[in-house]
Amino acid sequence: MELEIILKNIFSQFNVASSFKGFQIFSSGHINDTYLIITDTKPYFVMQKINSFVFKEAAAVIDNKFKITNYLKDKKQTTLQYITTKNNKNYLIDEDGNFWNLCLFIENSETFLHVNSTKIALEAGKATGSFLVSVNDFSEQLNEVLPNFHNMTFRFSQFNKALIKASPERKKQAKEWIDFVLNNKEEMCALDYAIADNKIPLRVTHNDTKISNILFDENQNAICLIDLDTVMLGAVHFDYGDAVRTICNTVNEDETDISKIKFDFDYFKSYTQGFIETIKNSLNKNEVDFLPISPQIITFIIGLRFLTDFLNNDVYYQTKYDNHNLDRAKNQLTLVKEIKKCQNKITQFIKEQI
Ligand code: GN1
Ligand code: MG
Repeated sequence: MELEIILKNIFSQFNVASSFKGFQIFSSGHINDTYLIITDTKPYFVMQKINSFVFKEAAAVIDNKFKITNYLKDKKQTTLQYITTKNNKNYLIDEDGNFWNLCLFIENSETFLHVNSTKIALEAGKATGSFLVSVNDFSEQLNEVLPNFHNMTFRFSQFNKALIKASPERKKQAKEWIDFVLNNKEEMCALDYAIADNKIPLRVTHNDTKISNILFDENQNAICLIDLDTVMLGAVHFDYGDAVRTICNTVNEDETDISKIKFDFDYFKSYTQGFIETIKNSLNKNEVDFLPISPQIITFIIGLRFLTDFLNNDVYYQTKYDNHNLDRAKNQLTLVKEIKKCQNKITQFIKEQI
């Protein structure tokens, strides 16, 4: 069936008065299928098909989105607004068993794949910091939709399994980067150990704070965090590190010319100022102590996951060409090397902000 007819049919089953006029594909995500739904009257909508290979419990993912956005709304925070179906369900299940959810599109908003001003970096810092502060006293139970999501030890066990099954050809192509991840394993498990030792508390975190998951208005002020698929318990370092990973990379995640990859220290400073200014009072000493290493760790874990998926013949992330996951892994692991070069400056700057 033609995509437009499918989308129109799904959309008509949600509790919405306006009628479907057309759609656009949002193509920046790697997991779900996301569409802008254009209607006869505004507001427009964002409709998503949840990837059921990645999210085995799609209903639990969507229930989390409703819980967290209702909570933020009660606290008078700007957030996404999800819509139930005509049968009063949080999601619609189509004939093939796919789960769909719908939310309002926020007018005059935009996202960036790449940062081009310190203002955007600063605003992103405030947005992630204030999200974490706002949800810190959320006391309802959230579904753990992807257990061990940012656990390095778990990601290494997936990588080792992939290595055993990988084709000799893919292993050969990835050799330099396989060696790189194996050589850096111990240092990159530092957060795992601190969490296991209860040095770092678990709290509600977003877990996917890349820059394209922050919505901005036309004056480049941050509106709110979007893509709430992975909101679960985690460490603040996951969100701080993931935002730095994407904001301070001089190119975007898909850039194949790795010689262009540098760590932008000006954006780092602006982002960190915004983040620390909003969250400072709710961080304990250990949380502060582990902040400086977190950009390296989170960039590394994303690189490791792209590399693992390449070895698995691309079963997890959506790819546009054969070596896409290997290129993404090279990009992220090159960024790790660049972050390492700036590590002392990073540590010093964070110290000065507290
Ligand atoms: C995936 O689908 P998307 O773009 O929101 C991934 C994140 C990675 C990100 C890298 C559920 O996010 O963990 O950081 O790609 N999400 C999941 O761009 O695996
Ligand atoms: Mg996501």
